[in-house]
Amino acid sequence: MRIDKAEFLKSCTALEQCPKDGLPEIAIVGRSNVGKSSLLNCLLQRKGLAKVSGTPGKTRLINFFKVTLGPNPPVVFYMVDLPGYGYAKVSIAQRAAWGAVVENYLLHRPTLRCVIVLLDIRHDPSPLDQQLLSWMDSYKIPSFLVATKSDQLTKGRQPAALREIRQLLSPSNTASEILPFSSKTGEGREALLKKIVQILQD
Ligand SMILES: Nc1nc2c(ncn2[C@@H]2O[C@H](COP(=O)(O)OP(=O)(O)OP(=O)(O)O)[C@@H](O)[C@H]2O)c(=O)[nH]1
Ligand SMILES: [Mg+2]
Repeated sequence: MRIDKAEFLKSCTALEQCPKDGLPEIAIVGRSNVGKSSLLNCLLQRKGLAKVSGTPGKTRLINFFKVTLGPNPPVVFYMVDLPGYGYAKVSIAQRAAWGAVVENYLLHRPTLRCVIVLLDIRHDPSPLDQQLLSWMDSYKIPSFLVATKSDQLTKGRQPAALREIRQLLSPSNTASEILPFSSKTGEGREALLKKIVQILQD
């Protein structure tokens, strides 16, 4: 699959502002700083398309990117970069606002086909990660797990890290598959793209 086109469309602060053209979409969610924007840029091979920063909490809005995969037949869809959760230096009010916006989006977006949930391969899933996953599970929101920053572990240490993450998630998360991914080396990029195409064509 080739990325024929990838462009930033718009940022939304609420569900009502999201595009209404009915294109299918795939959202990316995960704790602040886990590598959501980087994954998007790597996947779409566009540096700087989504803003990456060493300062957590950079992505505060629901950002829509319109993607066309080619060549034949073209696959057109949205990738959605959601704001990260769990950033300590955010006020309780801001946290609640995040929850409301994202929850509303995840529950009431009929064109949402799948949510890619990112976890850092080096760390155990946080209580917030676990909460989000069980919450999505209870609403039957389709999701798929990706372990980011895989370049930070040697190939030999990856399987144990993935196993540990899997064990810490409740069995209902059906987390049988966790895809290791690195936006630094491109590991997992092809596999993730393939998975996305599969989901879109299901
Ligand atoms: N080594 C390594 N660093 C990464 C990788 N992906 C992201 N990073 C770094 O992690 C930091 C956060 O990356 P972002 O892509 O901005 O993370 P985010 O999840 O979008 O963060 P928020 O928008 O704040 O929620 C940056 O310093 C990135 O350079 C990766 O695959 N490997
Ligand atoms: Mg971001």
